[in-house]
Amino acid sequence: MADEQIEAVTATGQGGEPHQVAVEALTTSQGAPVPDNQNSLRAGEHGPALLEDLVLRDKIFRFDHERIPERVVHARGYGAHGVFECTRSLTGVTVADVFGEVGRRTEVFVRFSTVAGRAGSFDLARDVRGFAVKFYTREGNWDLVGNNIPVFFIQDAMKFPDLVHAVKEDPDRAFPQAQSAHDTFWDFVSCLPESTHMTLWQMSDRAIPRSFRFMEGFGVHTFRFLAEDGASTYVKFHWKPKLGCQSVVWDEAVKINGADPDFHRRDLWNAISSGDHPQWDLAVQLFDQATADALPFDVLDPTKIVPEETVPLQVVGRLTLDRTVDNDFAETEQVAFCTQNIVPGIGFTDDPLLQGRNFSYLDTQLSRLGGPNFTQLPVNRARCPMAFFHQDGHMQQDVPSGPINYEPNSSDDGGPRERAGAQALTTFAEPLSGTKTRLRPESFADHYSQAKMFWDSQTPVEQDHIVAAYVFELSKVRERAIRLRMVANLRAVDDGLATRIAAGLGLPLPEPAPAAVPVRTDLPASPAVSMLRNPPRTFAGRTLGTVVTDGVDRALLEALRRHARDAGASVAVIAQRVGGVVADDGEPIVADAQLAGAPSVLFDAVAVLTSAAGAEELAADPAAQDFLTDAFHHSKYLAIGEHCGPLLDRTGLAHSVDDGCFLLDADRVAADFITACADLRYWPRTAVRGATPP
Ligand code: HDE
Repeated sequence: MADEQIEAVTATGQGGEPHQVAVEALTTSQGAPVPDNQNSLRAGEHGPALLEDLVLRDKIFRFDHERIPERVVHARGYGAHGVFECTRSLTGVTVADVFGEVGRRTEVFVRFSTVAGRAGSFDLARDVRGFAVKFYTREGNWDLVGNNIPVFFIQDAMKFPDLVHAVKEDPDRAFPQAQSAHDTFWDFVSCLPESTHMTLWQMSDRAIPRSFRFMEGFGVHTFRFLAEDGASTYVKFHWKPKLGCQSVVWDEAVKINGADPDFHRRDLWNAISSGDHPQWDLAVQLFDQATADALPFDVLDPTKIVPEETVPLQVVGRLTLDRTVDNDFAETEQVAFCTQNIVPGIGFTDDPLLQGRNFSYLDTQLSRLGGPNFTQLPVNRARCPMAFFHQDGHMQQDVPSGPINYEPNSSDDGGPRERAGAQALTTFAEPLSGTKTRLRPESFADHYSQAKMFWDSQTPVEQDHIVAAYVFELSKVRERAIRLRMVANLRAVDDGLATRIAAGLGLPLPEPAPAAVPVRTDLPASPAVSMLRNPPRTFAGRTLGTVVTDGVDRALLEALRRHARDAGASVAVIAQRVGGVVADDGEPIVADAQLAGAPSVLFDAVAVLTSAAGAEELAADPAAQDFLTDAFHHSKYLAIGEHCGPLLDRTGLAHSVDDGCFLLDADRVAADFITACADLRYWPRTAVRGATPP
């Protein structure tokens, strides 16, 4: 809209008084003021529309072309702006500008995503999450395009199109969307033993995160840091959420997808908008060639981790997301991450998956964003000075001047020149020899040992969830032979794991799949890969869902609010009618949500506060019954007011009350309850109930 064209219109202000508001004139995309935005130009009152109507044609033309191709993977994503601050200098290890000095702040843009679903799919698919970070450094853009799981399904880029075809919807029927629980996915992975380790992570609760704010991120590949003298240090990147790692349970995920398909994006938007800026530490694992050689696997194999217990993490910086986007399309949709975007001080390794990615991202972005000038879009444009002889192409925004568009040249004003030395993009001088070949190295042959290490490192509750996830997914597979083949793969990992899954599927236990090399049983467990062994012990950033009825004890509600606030958490008030309730003091309480539209799966812990008068109506409400029953079965901490007896009776929970349930009748109990909520779930309840499938 043209900002110089200001006119005054009359609007109705508060109290119904007309007042003058200055607004910009609505214009066509060529800048001409639009006379009427309601009616097309017609030949007479009832006549046909006229081709001459440039206002209509301009509007419809722009609308017709609003969509661009969605990403072939990671289509559904959500972005935010932020800053990365170096907390530990890595001078001597890398010349990378971001790590040059403690306190140095670098602007970033982050996009989180699911992988398999389309842009309009739901947030809580069981899926890997993308965790892509663009650092706008003073020496160019560095993109760390990672995931929330530290390993990958395949070892060589050659298999990526097959993997993606297998996991996405079937090409004939166009379903199932956004899920791996179908024949083609399990057919593919069951035929590809190298993917077994990744499927264990994918069947763990890591693949159903509570929100983006509560998940880890990983660079996955081994990269290189390059020092001033050209020396290389291997590096693996880890993002550690300040609020801890947390996931939902599968039954919650299924229900959240219906109750709020935007659960994750809403969470991020709300947190940033309310000033509760999510933070992650960036940690690195640094190691040399001798350490790499001593490990029992190849650090260039992206289906393997380097255990934190072997090479400890060192925190080197902090990421804070502090600004939502102004426009989802312009920023989140048009952002173009590329593994090839590195800066001086960072280098690639010969990981064949990484090498393939370096081709793919730029290539796909050409078709997604329409031409090579997408680097000029605000979200993609480097923030440092740029000078080159590139030119032209679709949608060129820059207007270079002068005749010199080549180098070398002899002009006095001949344009930029290369800058040799460490502060330019240098390549590690890796000595190479060998025969050109298409071979998978022997050092990539062990597909099961780290899968076993992952399984052995989980708590019993986590193992239960992994077993239940395999049983769920493979039960959706129609071909029995695929189920059997997958269980055979898993039997190569661990007998107990396979036995439980076979029992859950009603299958005979197959012979273990043959392993290319003997499976190692001597690898020490890695407690770091278990989420429940590393609990955050904080309720900060979480939400307590509190159901209230008329006559509710205001003092107790206030006590909950106060203690939650002190813990850095918030309280959502839920009532049967969104208009709210009248408390015991006769004053109103505003509701944040209606009970039928705010099931307990949307909250981290729940409270139900009713009065003697409201108790029966609440107990008879199916939404209230589900609210409490679900929260209980999802092992949440519950606070129940003294008049909740009828609801407990109706739900059948009256005799199941355990130490995760608090009878909320005093301020002190509210305090104890919120303190207990820092454990996030009362897991002993799951064990008693026996969540494990047969
Ligand atoms: Fe990607 N990946 N990928 N990927 N990937 C894309 O690039 C690809 C892989 C990841 O929010 C695409 O611009 C190949 C691993 C994220 O915009 C595409 C291979 C990891 C995102 C592509 C991999 C990732 C993508 C689709 C195997 C974790 C979303 C659209 C060789 C370390 C970035 C696009 C965003 C996106 C290719 C494997 C992470 C097609 C060929 C491993 C987070 O280029």
